Amino acid sequence: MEMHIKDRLDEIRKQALADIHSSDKLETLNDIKVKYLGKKGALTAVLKSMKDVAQEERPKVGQLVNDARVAIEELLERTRREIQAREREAKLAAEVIDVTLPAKKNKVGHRHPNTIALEEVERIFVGMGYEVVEGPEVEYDYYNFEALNIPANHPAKDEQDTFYITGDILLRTQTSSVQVRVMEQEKLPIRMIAPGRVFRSDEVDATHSPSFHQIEGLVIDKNITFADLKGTLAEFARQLFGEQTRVKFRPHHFPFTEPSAEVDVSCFKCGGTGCRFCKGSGWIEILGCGMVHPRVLKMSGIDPDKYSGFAFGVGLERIALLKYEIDDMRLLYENDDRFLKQF
Ligand code: 2NL
Repeated sequence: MEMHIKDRLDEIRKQALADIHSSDKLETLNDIKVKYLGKKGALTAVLKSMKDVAQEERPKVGQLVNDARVAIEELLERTRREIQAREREAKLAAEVIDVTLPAKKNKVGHRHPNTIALEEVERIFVGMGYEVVEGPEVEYDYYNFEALNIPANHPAKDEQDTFYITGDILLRTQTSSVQVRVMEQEKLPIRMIAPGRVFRSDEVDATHSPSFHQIEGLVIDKNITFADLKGTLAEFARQLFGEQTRVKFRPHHFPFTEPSAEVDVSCFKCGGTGCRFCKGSGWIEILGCGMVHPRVLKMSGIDPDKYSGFAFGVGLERIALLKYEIDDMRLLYENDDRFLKQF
């Protein structure tokens, strides 16, 4: 009987140690512990069979069972430590931070080309003592058309060109309406620019949009002449496009100014010799201007015999497209980050 139990114990110990050796996970170790040392384990079963062992042999057998238990427990413990050490190594290796990797870049927003151009224009005129004034986008027909000497039958007033809200309320087609309000209310002299969104019922293409931005300028004082207008716009062009820029005034017609002119600047790409950018002419049209029509002054309560003034209007998108060499206005309204970040 003793030999039989001893063989059985050797067998269990051998099997347990082999199981432990081939285990590489903490959970399997625990399963092994239960399988051999647990309440229903193989070694416990041997202890339970002690009742069949002769009284005098029991201490010996007990000793053998205990030896087997100690051997299994020791190997379990040693293996548990090895596995834990290995898992810790693996975890540390996986968590290594490569401090030499380039950092993730935070995405930074960009000023819109329109905004950059507007701030540039504002900087130039504020530097010449102008005030920046804003006003409503929804306007009365009176401030948008009538007070600017645009007659009821003028083509610009056509529903084809202007968004009407009611018979006499509309989306402003120019920011002159802001200037009319200033002329009515404020003391003279006036030196102002009126930037803002304007609306015209245009189809979208590379150079048109139903909503775009305009900057209008207005100066009213005693003895303001066309020479003041020329000097002012020449200085504006030099600051905007470079010191070497020349300006050319071509006669034109606007209902709100007399005389009126369109202004070209010498091409800032070729300097005026002619290139693809200026379509070979050497000149680029940038704005319209003129001396404020006496009837416009009078309607806003300014005596045209005492005061005179000049005004001009420039498209903000036009400046942005020219200055940043953008060939399609639609790009300005898509807000594609890949486009915007270039400016
Ligand atoms: C253009 C250029 C222009 C004005 C705007 C203006 C404003 C007042 C009085 C007189 Cl309050 N004029 N603004 C003058 C000339 C040109 O804009 O191409 N407009 C259609």
